[in-house]
Amino acid sequence: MAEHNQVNENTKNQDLATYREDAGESLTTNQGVKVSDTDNSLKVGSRGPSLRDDFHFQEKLTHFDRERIPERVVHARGSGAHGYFQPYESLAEFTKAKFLQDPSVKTPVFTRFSTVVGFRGSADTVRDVRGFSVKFYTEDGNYDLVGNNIPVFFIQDAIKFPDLVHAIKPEPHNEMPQAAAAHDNFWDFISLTPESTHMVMWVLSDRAIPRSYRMMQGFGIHTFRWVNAQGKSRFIKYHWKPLLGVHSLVWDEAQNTAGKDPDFHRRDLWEAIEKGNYPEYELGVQIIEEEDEFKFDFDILDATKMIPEELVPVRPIGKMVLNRNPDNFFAETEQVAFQPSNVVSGIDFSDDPLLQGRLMSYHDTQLHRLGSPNFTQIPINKPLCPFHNNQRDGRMQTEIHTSRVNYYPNSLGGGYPATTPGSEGGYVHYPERVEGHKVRERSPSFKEHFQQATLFWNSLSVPEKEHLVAAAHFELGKVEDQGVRERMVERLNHVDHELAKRVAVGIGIPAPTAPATENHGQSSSALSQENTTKIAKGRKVAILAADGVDNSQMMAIKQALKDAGAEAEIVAKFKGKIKSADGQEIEVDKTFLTSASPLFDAVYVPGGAESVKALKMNGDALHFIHEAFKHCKAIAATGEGVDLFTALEIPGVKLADAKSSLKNDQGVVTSRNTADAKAVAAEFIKAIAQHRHWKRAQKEQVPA
Ligand code: HDE
Repeated sequence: MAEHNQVNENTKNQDLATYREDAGESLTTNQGVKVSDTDNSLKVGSRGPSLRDDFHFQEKLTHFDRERIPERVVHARGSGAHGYFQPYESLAEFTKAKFLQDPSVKTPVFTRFSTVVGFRGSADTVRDVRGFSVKFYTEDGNYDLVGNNIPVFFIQDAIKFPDLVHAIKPEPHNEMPQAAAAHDNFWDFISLTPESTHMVMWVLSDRAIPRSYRMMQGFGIHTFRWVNAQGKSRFIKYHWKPLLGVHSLVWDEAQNTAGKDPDFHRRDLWEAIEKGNYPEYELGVQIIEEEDEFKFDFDILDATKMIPEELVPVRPIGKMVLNRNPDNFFAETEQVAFQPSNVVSGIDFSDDPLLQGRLMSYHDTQLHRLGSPNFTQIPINKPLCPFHNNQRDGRMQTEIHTSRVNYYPNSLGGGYPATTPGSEGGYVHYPERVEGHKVRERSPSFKEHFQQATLFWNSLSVPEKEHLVAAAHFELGKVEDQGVRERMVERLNHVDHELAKRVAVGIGIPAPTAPATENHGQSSSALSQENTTKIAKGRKVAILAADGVDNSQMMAIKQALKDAGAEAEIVAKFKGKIKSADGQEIEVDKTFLTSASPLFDAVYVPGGAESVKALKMNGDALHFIHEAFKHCKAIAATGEGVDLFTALEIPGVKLADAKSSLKNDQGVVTSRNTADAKAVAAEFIKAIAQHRHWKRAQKEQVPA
């Protein structure tokens, strides 16, 4: 009894709402029989053999044995959230899709972000493409926009997908490496698949290590069709843009985070929503008139190409807000079944051979994973609008159809459910005219593979290029086969000669002596993350403190961060409370053991002689700051806090001295003037908004 009360006492301290479902209920079997003991199986005597009569044991264990379903063959690891989508204006001119007609209508959505390669339990911050899938529960049926955070794909034809995925997944003999492309099989495949060149440039770039799902773009990739009420069709490309801007981690940080918090992105999304900081994304479209289909020097049906925004601008059409976490991970995030073939009236497909393959594969996957054609009855997959047809029975049928009629045409059921003509909202496929011979061929218009890879390279800033080259050194450095490494250098030499030379140096391959293709010199500003939105909102700041901290400095900065939409947590040696210089008891949020610098966007050290003295003696605290510096994050100190930075001897950085009250050198903000908190906060927030100070001098020399 005492133990029972203890459990109740503990749960009381937590958010009761999350425990409410069964409040006051008796534990029963699935048949509803009340259970008297669920801790001891039925035995002959307390030490004897168990009995078959124990139906409760049998049900409990056999249910448990079947708790897993096959994980997704790709995109197994993911996190989901509910929300809504609202268009800015009517798009009736372009599409008859109901959810895009009225700016006052909010359409419910469920969005799932994912990595591609890792298993369901793998880490979030690996180098990988991210999935960005949105299910719109429209009044005209479910529409799924199943995209990625990179605007192009590895291959042009769906028939190559199993080869690509086999090559990138862990190798078949030893199942290594987990959630990583850095191995021989993958780069062997890529080195023999020129069409992948553009995509791997993106995978080697910072795009493949996003800071947060809240700071990641999404793309529909394929060209789709929109059709308006007059039957006019146009081609469409989809773009999601996060309102917090597009930001990435650095590789060393991403690797550390995979160990410190493998759920980093999942937690970030979850906590933001719990705190009411709802992630928001603007949806935009590039609209291409049918008559312009052939006006580009690439084929708009080729998924290894994007349409530069300079050629076709992205028109913002609405906003998605994610404002509710799932109630149950398995029921919602695991069982959600996306299908690119789920379209609604007004939206149609192009003949992109990659998209065409997906139209079949996702449905097939759901049948396998969820085990029954009735997977559409699972609440997360069920349309919110009415649905009626004559499909019946099957495993796990949960609908009790009461009609005697289950066929069409019928007279006994009054002819219902009845079909709906296109003019009244029935789905009618766009009557595209097609003709040709049956051939197993790739269109000649799909043959050029390097121009856009070069465009991407040319568009990157200097630090972004450095990151890409370092990523290639890492990825190809893990490849043992020299022939594969040689072929990759040869391939990169088609993208840019300088790039190929820089990569070659790091992977033990002779640098090519002449370019394989001349660089066309063009660039597109939208492709660089340097040009993204830069705000401090949504960022997480660590405040390092110990007993004797100057409370007024700390609170002033904390409040200013809060006002800017950023969040601060106090990190100290032990959990519990620290005592400030003026005798206040302050709750500690995290310890140096339970957190680490890679889990924050910025660090602040307040003054207080005793606090700073204690931090100086704490190697974890010193490492924390060094690491934040090395990862190019904003760091700040006030009062005696500046002494801690002086003691660290960070090379190449100028700190505030007694005379000049405030200094911001490369995102290192310091002030000895304790009355200066407001000005320091403003400067610090500016430095945080920069995201990273990539060009920070001498960072390689910092011991972290
Ligand atoms: Fe997928 N993909 N894919 N894919 N994909 C799946 O469907 C497939 C492709 C994408 O959050 C699977 O439900 C083929 C491109 C996302 O649940 C599977 C081809 C793009 C998700 C499948 C592609 C994607 C998937 C595995 C080559 C970006 C996660 C589980 C034609 C536009 C959806 C599942 C979620 C998942 C097949 C290529 C994005 C096996 C055959 C291109 C975001 O059906």
